Amino acid sequence: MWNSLIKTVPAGFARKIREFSVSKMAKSRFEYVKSFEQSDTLLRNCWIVVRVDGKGFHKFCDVHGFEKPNDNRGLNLMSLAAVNVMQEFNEIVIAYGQSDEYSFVFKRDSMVYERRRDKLVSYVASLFTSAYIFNWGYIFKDTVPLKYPPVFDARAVLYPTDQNLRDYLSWRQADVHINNLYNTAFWNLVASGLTNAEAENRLRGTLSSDKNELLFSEFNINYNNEPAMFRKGTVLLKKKTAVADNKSLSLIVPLFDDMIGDKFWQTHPELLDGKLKQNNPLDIGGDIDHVLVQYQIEKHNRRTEGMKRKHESS
Ligand SMILES: Nc1nc2c(ncn2[C@@H]2O[C@H](COP(=O)(O)OP(=O)(O)O)[C@@H](O)[C@H]2O)c(=O)[nH]1
Ligand SMILES: [Mg+2]
Repeated sequence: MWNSLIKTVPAGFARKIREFSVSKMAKSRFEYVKSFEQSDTLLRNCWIVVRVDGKGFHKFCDVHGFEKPNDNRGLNLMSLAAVNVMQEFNEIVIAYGQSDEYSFVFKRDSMVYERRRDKLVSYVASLFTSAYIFNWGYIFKDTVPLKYPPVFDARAVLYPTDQNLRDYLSWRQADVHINNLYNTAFWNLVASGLTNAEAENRLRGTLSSDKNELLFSEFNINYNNEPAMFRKGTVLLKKKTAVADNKSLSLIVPLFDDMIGDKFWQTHPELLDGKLKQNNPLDIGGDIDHVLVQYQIEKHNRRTEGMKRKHESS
């Protein structure tokens, strides 16, 4: 019937009718597949932790010649990518990173993406990965070319109580302690001439105290004097921070503090109680020179300069 009707109207108009009827048919016929989509909503009133983890980073670190067991540049690059994620999401109250993983804690009442799991998890993984690649040159300069694209997975876990959240962060921080103490002992044994298998045998069944003792007696290393970033991982907090000339800036600062004890939570009470405000700017001492902080100050200065130039030229 359409064809006989169309013959009676001008050609251009007939084409329009045909296109319209086809697109309408396509919509009505195929659109039902949309109803197969399922959306998983993250339970309200819970802390949301999104954790990213590098895929096959054992190989990735080897291929790019990362120092063993800890590479300052690699760890800082992870933290720089995490700063990018925190700058994108205001609802992140704290992030914590170690080795090839980073955890982002979204506040309980966050309604980010209506708490849709797929959206949030995929966005964080994608932004973290692209920021890691984007900042590669800033950290490695021209010294290490990126040989293939790194990949990070992500998951979301919900914690209903403040204690659960604290225990989660304590769990990740205890993991650094166990792994780093082992790795420090292992790589020192290897550097002293043992094969990997011999070093492994030597450490089998040892307690923390044995590894501390071994490091001290054989390598003159006091484990407690190893860099805090290696022993504790990196905590990122948004803080009003004291900078030069009695000024303060809102920055994402790296801290290498213990989160297992109460002191950390007493020092930063606004983390668990969002209604509290930070009163005085935080003095981060020598960490003001840390690459993460300098990156943000440089960016701030560039923006201020740009605005000044724009203002002068108008
Ligand atoms: N050399 C070196 N390797 C690292 C560093 N940080 C993480 N890695 C590697 O990344 C791995 C991360 O562990 P895991 O996620 O369990 O292993 P994956 O499955 O290979 O990603 C570690 O076992 C190390 O081999 C670093 O700073 N230096
Ligand atoms: Mg991994």
